[in-house]
Amino acid sequence: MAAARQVLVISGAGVSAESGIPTFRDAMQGLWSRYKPEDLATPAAFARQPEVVWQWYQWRRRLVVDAQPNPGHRALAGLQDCLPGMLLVTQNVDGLHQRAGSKDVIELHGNLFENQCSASDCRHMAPNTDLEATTPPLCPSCGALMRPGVVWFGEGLPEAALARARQAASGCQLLLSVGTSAVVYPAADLAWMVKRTGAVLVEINPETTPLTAVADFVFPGPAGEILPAILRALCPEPSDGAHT
Ligand code: BV8
Repeated sequence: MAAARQVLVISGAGVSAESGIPTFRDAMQGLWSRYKPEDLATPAAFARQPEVVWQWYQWRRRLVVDAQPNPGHRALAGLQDCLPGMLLVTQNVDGLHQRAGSKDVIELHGNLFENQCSASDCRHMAPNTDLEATTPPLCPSCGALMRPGVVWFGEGLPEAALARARQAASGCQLLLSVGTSAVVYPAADLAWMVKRTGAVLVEINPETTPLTAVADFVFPGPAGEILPAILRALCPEPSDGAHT
């Protein structure tokens, strides 16, 4: 990593697991246990039952607001300080990387705390300000229902974000894939792009994924332990303890 001109990091829900945020693969909890996330995170689900989908996102927003970035998030912020060419691309929508101090985070799947108009010819965006409302607000611009500003299954990813991520994947010397099951496309394609360039692929995940067999280095453990260890190895603690 120290020798790489550019390090690309791609993170998934596993990085937020140690902040108490359930990953998509974790069984949905309590009230939501009877739903599958892939069934709720779709335009069809919102069209069919907007209140149920809205309330699921409100529940997730409240979880995230009450959560704190964990040592894994903070280590990635610290690595950015000592690896000038490092770029962080995330599939997560919880904003915890930014709260931990990471800069210029590329959010491939949007952000929980943004709303966008559900009308295809409007797309008005606005920050979500109410965590308790049980029904989606109406678009101030066209009156249609607002929806969470995230990318649902079957929807295209934000073009600029995806283009930046793909450019970094084609130019990096090392990709660090952390906390992702690497099964959701097109985000998961980034690692395969890196493999094709011959760059080094590193994976941090307590479980195996489709990348494990082709990774050059595998750290089979939690991001909250391994990322701080990598930070300590790469960027010896400055005297002022800035990275703690
Ligand atoms: C697209 C935002 C085309 C929403 C998310 C059939 C119909 C339609 C589409 C498809 C289809 N079949 C395939 C597709 C493509 C589909 C896809 O890939 N499906 C998969 C399921 C096969 N992709 C799409 O639909 C994408 N769009 O293709 O549209 C198109 C193109 C152009 C124009 C128009 C249309 C859109 C994909 C984005 C979906 N939105 N999130 C929301 O959050 O509500 S994806 C969502 O799932 C998360 O963002 C996450 O990244 C992803 C996977 O969920 P998880 O598994 O929970 O998370 P993760 O993958 O990160 O796994 C957790 C990992 O962490 C595990 O491996 C675990 O071992 C590990 N872990 C646990 N603890 C720790 C840990 N690791 C480290 N430390 C720990 N402590």
